[in-house]
Amino acid sequence: MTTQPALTLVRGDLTEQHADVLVNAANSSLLGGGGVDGAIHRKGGPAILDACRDLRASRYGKGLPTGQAVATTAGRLHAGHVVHTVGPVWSREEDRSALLVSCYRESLVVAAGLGARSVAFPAISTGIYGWPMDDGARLALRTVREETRSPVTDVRFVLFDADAYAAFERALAELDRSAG
Ligand code: AR6
Repeated sequence: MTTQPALTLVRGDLTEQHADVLVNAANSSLLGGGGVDGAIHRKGGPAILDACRDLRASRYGKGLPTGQAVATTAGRLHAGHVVHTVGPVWSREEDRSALLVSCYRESLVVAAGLGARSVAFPAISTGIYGWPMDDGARLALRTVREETRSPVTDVRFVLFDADAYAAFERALAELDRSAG
């Protein structure tokens, strides 16, 4: 028997969520930035940056490669951990979908390794990194649906604005239709 994590769409700010894991749309420096990343460091406090600096001084001297994921403390956020992942920058010339799929998959693997049951994701790469929202939503939802053996039971996508929420709603309806 296979089980699928329950998928929920939420409109709002990721940093307000209560979950075992909050996923950060980071960059490979792990040292902060704008968007979700900026909000996570602002609200989570300096403990997150300290942990990221430790990672840069040890396992990830050259930075976290695109498509991979790593955990730190969640500082003052309402979560057990933050899992940082680096999405691909969208490109017209090159299909980087496999890297975006890898972000979701690897984040779930890291979360499962921490014993997490609930994971909240932003729409990775769809902000500063320029990924078209409809395609980003399709890839995100399809990837999570394929994780039929993950111990994570609750996956939430936290969408910042009405357009992002609508794109995820459409993609979820499409996925449900194709699943019959
Ligand atoms: N909660 C939920 N979603 C948010 C929030 C929030 N607080 N803030 C923005 N979004 P982005 P990326 C949405 O730019 O495209 C950073 O500088 C946003 O509207 O955060 O992966 C990093 O350091 C968009 O739909 O991440 C990297 O350099 C989605 O979250 C770079 O940005 C992702 O937007 C990563 O770019």
